[in-house]
Amino acid sequence: MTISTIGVPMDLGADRRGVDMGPSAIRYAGLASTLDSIGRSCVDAGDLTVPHAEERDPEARSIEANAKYLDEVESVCTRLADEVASSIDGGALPLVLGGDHSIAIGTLAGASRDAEIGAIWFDAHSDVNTPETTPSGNVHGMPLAAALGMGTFADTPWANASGLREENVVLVGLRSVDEPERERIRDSAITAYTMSDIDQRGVVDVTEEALDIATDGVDGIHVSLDLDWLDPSHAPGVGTPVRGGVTYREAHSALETLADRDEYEGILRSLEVVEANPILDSHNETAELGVELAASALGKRVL
Ligand code: 4U7
Ligand code: MN
Ligand code: MN
Ligand code: MN
Repeated sequence: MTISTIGVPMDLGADRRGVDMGPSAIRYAGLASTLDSIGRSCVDAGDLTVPHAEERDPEARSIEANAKYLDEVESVCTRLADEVASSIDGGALPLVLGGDHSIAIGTLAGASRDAEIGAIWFDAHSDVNTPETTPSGNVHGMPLAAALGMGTFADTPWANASGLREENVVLVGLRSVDEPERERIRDSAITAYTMSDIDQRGVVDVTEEALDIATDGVDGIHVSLDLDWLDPSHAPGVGTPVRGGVTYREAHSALETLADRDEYEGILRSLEVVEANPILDSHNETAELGVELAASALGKRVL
């Protein structure tokens, strides 16, 4: 299956510059040649246009303190959803490059258009805040809540159009969850694995179970890889690092487990690598890691 790369230079959801350079950093780290070397054909659809914070009317900015730049994020996500859906329609596998994690609102909407999907969320954070619970106002902490129609996202097109059910959503690697998010997860049918679960059971066992849950009764799954899932010693170039993340090998191991399952069952519908911020990185190593991990997810084999 051909891979269709879609860059989304979005930083408005993190309210911090630099992460908009993520798609360039990931391409510069050798994405195309790496995918080529593992025998996957790849078409680069280029970058979506994302407005800059500086261009915005300052008055409009201040009234949305609880969901900063939500209008702009939603308009980019509308276009992203169309691109993702049309690349799936054309028989390709969309690989979305962020940008901050707010773009997952669009990826999930596109991947679930006319389909039931599951989602695996590799992340230090749970990303189920809403405008009424967010401590930061940053939309990159809200994409799963938007896709699942939680809180004030209930009556938005994101939730209504989405063929994504809580029962098929699995969070893996949690270590920073806000109190309202904790309650929300407890009250939901979402499955969540913390870093302690990974410590105790091992990352392969946890990933196998996550795959069972995410794929149950659906047409395919979306895999969202927030690079802050990894320990900051391996992925320093992220905006919200949290100590105690997965190691280099654990991350590869999880994505190799996904690739093994995909080889036999063809479950992967879309993939996304987000939150690489080259301004905060050292020698582009976080983007390089993103490329390597994408290769593992897409079937790289040593022998
Ligand atoms: B990311 C946070 F408060 N929960 O909502 C928030 F800790 O996409 C962080 O996972 C969100 O990187 C992190 O601002 C969003 C915070
Ligand atoms: Mn820009
Ligand atoms: Mn995160
Ligand atoms: Mn995230």
